[in-house]
Amino acid sequence: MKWAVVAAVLLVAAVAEGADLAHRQQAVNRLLYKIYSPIPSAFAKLKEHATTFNPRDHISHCNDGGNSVNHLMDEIEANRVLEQKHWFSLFNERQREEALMMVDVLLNCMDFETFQGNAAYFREHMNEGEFVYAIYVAVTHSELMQGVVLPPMYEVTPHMFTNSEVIDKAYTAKMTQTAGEFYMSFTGSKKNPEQRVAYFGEDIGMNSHHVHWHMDYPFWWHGQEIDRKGELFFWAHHQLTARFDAERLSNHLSPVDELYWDRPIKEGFAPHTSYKYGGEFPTRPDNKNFEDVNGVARIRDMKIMESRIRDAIAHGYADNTDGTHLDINNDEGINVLGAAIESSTSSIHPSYYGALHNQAHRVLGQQADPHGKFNMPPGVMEHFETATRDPSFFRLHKYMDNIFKEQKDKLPPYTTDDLKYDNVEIKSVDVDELSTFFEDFKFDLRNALDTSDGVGDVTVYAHVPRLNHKPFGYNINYHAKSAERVTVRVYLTPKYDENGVQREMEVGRWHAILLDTFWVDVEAGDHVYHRDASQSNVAIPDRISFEELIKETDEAVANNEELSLNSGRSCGHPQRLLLPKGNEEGLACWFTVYVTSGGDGVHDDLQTNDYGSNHGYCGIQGAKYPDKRPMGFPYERRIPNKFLVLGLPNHHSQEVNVYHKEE
Ligand code: CUO
Repeated sequence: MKWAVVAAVLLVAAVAEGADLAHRQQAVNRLLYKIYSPIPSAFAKLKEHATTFNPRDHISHCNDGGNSVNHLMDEIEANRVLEQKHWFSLFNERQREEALMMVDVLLNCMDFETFQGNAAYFREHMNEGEFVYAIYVAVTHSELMQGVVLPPMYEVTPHMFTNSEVIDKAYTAKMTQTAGEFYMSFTGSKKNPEQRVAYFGEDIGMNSHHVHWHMDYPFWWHGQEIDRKGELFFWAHHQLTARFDAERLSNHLSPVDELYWDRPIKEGFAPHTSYKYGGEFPTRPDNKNFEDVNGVARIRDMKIMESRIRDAIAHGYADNTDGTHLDINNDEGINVLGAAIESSTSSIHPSYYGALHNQAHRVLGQQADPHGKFNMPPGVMEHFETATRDPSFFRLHKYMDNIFKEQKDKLPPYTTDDLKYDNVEIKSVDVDELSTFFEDFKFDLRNALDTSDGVGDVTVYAHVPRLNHKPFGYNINYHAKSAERVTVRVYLTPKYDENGVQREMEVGRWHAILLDTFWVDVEAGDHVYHRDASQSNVAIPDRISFEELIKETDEAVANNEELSLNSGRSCGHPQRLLLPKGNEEGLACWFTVYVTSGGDGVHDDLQTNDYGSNHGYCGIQGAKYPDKRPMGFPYERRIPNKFLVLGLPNHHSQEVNVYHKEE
C-alpha cells in the first residue's frame, strides 16, 4: 500500500512536471494549433505562459546562461523583429536570423517547462512563420522533445500546400459556418505538358518529405557536425531528380533538361497558391530571360560560382580558406562539393565558392519582380514546402546534379574486386506485379482559418488525388556458401529513354532509383528471402493526421496513459510514391538486387534495427549514415564495361513493368 502511494505521488509529480511524452506532445500540438490566431483560452496553461512567463526570469534554466533569450528579447523590445501577419521565407537573411534566434532559445532550454514557457511566450511575440519554423526545427533536434511527433505541415500551414481556390472556399465555409469538403486539382491545364507530372511536384507528402529533409539537415546548422551532410544533400536531391525523370518517362515526356543562366527559363509557372499574409505567390511567364535580382545576386555571380566549383572538380582539389588544397578526387569529394554547392555552414570556403544552390533558389523565386518594383512576396522557389511545384526546381536540381556527376565521373570505374562478393549468388528474384493508381486523400484545412474564442469551429477539408501503388514484395532466391550478414541494395531503373531506345548501363545507372537498402543474416545453402516494399528504408508511411494526433494525445493525458503513436521522423519519401507511376502499357525497368558484405554496414544491429526505416534518403539522426559505401553504390561511378557488373554473382537485374491503372 505504502509503495502504491509513493508510486502515485511520483506519477503525479512527473505529470505536474509535464515531462512525460503525452504532455510534451500535447504542448507541441497546442503550440502549433491555429497558429494565426491567439492561443485559445481552452489551452489555459499555454495562454497563461504567453502573458505571464517572462523569458528573462528563467535564464537559470538555459544552457547558455540566457544569452539567446536575452538576445531575442532585446530584438523584440527594440521592435527590430519582423511583424506578425507577414510572410516568412527562410532564404531571407534577416528573417532566418530571427527564426534561428528562437531555435537557439529552445535548444538551450534545460527542461521541458522552460521550453514550453518560452515557446508560448514567443508564439505571441514573433512572426507566425518564424515561430512555426523554429518549433519544427527545435522539436526535431531537441533532446527534450525525443519521441514527440510533428503534425503534418500541410495541416499546420495549409496555405503552403493548397490551391488558393480551395482556401477561398474554406474561408467562405467559415464565414457562413457551413462545413465543407473541397476538391483540389493540380495547377495548370492540359495545354501544358508539364501538368502531366504536376501530381509529383505537388504531392503534399513529397513536399512534406522535402521540407523535413531541410529541417533535419539545415544549411545553416551550427551544432555538432552531421555525418556526410554534403553527400546527403547530393544524394537526396539526386534521387528526387531521378524519380522526377521516371515520372516524366511514365507520362511520355523527355527527362528534364538542366538550367542555363544564359538561356530563357523555358517553363513558366502560375502557382495558384497564396500566402496567408502577403498575397499571391508570383507567376512567371514562359521563356523568361534571367535578370539580376537586386540585393540577391547578379547572373554573372552565379556563373562565377559555377565556374569556381567546376574548376575545383577539374583540378581535383578544392581551396581551403588558408590557401591550402583539399583533394576531392575521391569518395569524400562529393561531401565537400555538396557542402560548397548548397552552401551549408560546412562549406570549405564560403566566400570563394559562394552559395550556388541557395542563391539560385532566390534568383529563380524572384524572376517575376527582380528589381522589387511591385513589392511581390517571394516565389515558390523560396520555400522548401512549395519549391517542387515549379518546373524550374527540377531544372535547377538537374543542373546541380550534372555538376555532381562531373566529380563522380572523374573517379576510376570500380574493378571486379571492388564489386564482387563471393559468398552469395543471387539465382533469381520473383517480383510481384507492380502497379500504381490514383486515390483520393483528405486533409484538414481548419488551421488555415482565423478564429477566436467566441467563433465556432467549422470542419473544412481538402480532397486531392494522389499516387499510390498496390502492395508488393519480392523473393530473392540465393545460394550462400556460409552464414553471414550481408548488405542488400535494391534499385529500379527505367530501361528505355523517351524515344524508346534502350539505355546503355553507363547511361541508365545515373537514373537508378534506390528502392531499399537493408541488412540480413543469410544462411548457408539455397534459400529464399522475402522482402516487402512496405519495409523499405527510403520511405515512410502516411503521417498521422493532426486531428488524430490531438485526439490520441488528449486521451492519453486525460487517462494518464502512455502515449504510443508509432510514428517516426517526418523525413522520408512517401511509401505511396515508392514506384514511379508507370503507364498502361507498362514502364519497362530493371529491377536490381545487389548484395555485398555485411561489413558495409556501419552499425552492428542493422539486421534487427531499421533506425526508423527512413535512412536511405534521410540518414540516421545523431548517428552515422548506415551504409559505409558512397551513396548510390555501385552506380555512382562510371560503368564503361557493363559485362563486369552483369557477370557478378552478387548482382542480379531483371526486367519488370510498372503498370498504371486508371481508377
Ligand atoms: Cu531541396 Cu533545392 O535543395 O530544394
